[in-house]
Amino acid sequence: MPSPMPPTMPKGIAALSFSLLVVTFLSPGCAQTADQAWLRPSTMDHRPAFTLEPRVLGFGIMEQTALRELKDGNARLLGGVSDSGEGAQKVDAILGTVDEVRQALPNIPVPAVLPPEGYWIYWNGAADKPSLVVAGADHPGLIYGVFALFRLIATGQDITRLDVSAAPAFRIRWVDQWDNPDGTIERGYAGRSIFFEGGDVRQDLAPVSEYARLLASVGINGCNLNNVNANPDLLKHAHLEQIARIADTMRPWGVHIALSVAVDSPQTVGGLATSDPHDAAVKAWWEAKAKEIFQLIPDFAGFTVKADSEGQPGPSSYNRTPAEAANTLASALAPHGVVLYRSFVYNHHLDWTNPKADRARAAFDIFHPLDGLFAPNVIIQTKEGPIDFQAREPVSPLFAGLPHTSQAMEVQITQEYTGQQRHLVYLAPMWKEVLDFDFHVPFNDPSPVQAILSGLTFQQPTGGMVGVANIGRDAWLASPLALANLYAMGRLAWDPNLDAESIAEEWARQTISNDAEVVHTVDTMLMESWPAYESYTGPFGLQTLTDITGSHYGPNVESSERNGWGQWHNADEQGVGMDRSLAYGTRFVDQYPPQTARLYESPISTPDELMLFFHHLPYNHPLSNGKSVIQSIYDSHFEGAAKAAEFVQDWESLKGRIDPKLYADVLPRLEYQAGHAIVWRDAVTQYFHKLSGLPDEEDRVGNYPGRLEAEAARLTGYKVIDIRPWEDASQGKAVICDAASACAAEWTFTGKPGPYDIGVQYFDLRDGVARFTFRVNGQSIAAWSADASLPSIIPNGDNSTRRTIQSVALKPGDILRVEGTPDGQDRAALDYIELTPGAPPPAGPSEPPTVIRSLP
Ligand code: GCW
Repeated sequence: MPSPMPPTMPKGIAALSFSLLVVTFLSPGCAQTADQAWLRPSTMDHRPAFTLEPRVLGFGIMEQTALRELKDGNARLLGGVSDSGEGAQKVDAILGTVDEVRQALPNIPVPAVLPPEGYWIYWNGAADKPSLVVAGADHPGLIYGVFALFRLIATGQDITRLDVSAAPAFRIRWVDQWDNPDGTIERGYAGRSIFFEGGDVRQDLAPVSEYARLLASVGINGCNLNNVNANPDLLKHAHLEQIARIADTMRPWGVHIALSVAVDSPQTVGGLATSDPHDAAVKAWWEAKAKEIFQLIPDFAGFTVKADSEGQPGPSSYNRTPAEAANTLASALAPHGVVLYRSFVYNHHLDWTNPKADRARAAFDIFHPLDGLFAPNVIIQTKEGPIDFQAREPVSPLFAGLPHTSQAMEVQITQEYTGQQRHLVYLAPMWKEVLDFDFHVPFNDPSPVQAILSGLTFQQPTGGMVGVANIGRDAWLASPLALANLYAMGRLAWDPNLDAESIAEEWARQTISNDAEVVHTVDTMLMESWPAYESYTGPFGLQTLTDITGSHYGPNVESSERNGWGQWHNADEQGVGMDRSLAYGTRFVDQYPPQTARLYESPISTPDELMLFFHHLPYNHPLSNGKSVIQSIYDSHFEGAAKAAEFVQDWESLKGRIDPKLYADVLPRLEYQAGHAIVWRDAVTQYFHKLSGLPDEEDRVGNYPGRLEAEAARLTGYKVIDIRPWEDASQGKAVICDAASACAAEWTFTGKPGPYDIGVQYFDLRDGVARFTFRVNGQSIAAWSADASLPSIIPNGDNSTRRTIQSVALKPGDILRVEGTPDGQDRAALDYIELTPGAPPPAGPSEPPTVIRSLP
């Protein structure tokens, strides 16, 4: 859903002068390179004791890329000293297509058949001098082969007996960028576009080349450059010429570019009187446009289309169907290009008073009747779930509902509804669940979604997977651990049979360390992160429970109710959940093939994690976990927040064992997440506590021993305000500093003497850098700047932030004081402090009192 929010820009950058901005963007010191991701120097203690001496058999541009990559891999990963102390052994590495290799080396067992884009890696130990052969079915295959070789080396595998071949499961392995020509990125959380700035393609495309290299290293072969809410300007000739430079930059890596187009471009760009897809002039316009593009970009991949969706123009204006619109574009692009037509089409003015209305039904209702009518080069691109990238959704029934159509699954790498990269959420397990979900069609045969996407189940010519990446100029995805999602998306699109955990391991070995314990720790954190996020946000199929009409980030349970957007979870005093059953509900369940429909029709067989997506249940209804719905909601939120706190400890256990810069980059992010998980926990549990009137069996909800509210403090300068929604602040209230200088909140400690960890819960607003100091008896214990760039410009759950000060010795009568100095719009708002008995401070000379760490 489009947000009324302006695109986020880091607060620091917004405050800079223009001249400084120019320096920041152009400075060569800010180079953005693929080795900031997983293509890193070796993480092994010992490099393998050989070097590869490359020889490439052909001359194509991609063969030169393969050669360069081989040299790079050599330098990054190889060249160690042998056990006997000798220098690295030299091994010939022969690179070429299978045909070239067959000709040059007639005596080696080149596979007879290698599917398109596949590769073969062969260690030829038979000859006097061992050599290594990397052969591609074609040029992209050769590049993938070289990357696969170095993946094996970087993850510590012995390559001296290799004889492996592989080929991608899906033809379509794309990333989408939602970049706008002005340089902003819709739902991008890592800075500005690497492609565009100020309405034009950027001069400096070095990061684009690095991006293409990263994409190729995991087998991605397409990149749709611009927002699906497409700016028509990009189809103008001058812009297409600029875009051709991007295509030139990505081509050497085998990454083809595509563009999002608006269906009304014939009018907005071409000046025609109509954009009716049946109109002859409109068809001719698209044909001419496609021809113009192919002249500039001969390997242009195609168009992505968002139409009749969230205010985008579409064929419905002319009483035409999506098939008619898609086919007009497809015929213009044939035979080389494809149309990825998105099934994300729904009415966002749904009648919430109608118990049969259901946004989840929309894609199937609209597209299923059109099955068989799409041109062969149209691929229907469907989000993995029927709503919109929520923390959990069931698989979209449309995958089973288009047996005569090629299909692609769209997933989100950019974490719009899953913590916006400020929360660690490794999404591969979610995608994997969908890829493996078996619809048992057409004749009750095994038919996992991956077999539908590859074209196998329904014998379709193409299909695949598209990941909305939205990388930007800030270290690709801003958070180092979030890059595991980009990595995993590529790996799954290549081989959906890989499991999420081994992908995590592969990524960790290349990015962080090859040490088994480190790998285990990182792997476990990644694998636990999605379930944890789901637990402290929207468990049991409730969807994320975030602010859906605003930032899509912090908690705002009610924002999804009683409006036309249709992301309802339908909570009232008695119960919660959407009844989507055939018998009593919206009949969404009936869109699934029989076996799946049976599963979801009854609460008895519906798995707990999707229960409230499919059924409206009384709060005291038992789930299969043995607990009532309400107690499950409470417990899940407390367990999830506790898990988020564990991630901090897990990461701390890696101190001294991994790159200190990476360690220091990630730690404050996890600390922030642990604090925000508490905001989530308290908001959602208190909301349902109030609504249901039912107590938490463990008496945690609404009962926070050790919490000292700001509004109950002795205040100097601070004013009490109501926070909206109320559940985003403790007791619904906070204090803000409207004074010109510092304000203070003060409490007298009355608890038992001992060491305490002190959580200071404050609101870190973007437009300004407020400062906080925490004092005990006048002595400064910690001071920090509220310098994060979190969403929302008013204090609420988007920006509620916790700073924890550890091991502070307290005795009764101590005066605890928080001083907040406002800056700009950031009014140093404060919610509460919370004292939890902590470990005694470490012995020895005391640490300097000030703890200042930047937040994400
Ligand atoms: O998830 C929603 C987002 C919109 C996005 C839309 C879509 C590009 O909130 O920002 O628009 O999905 O996928 O089209």
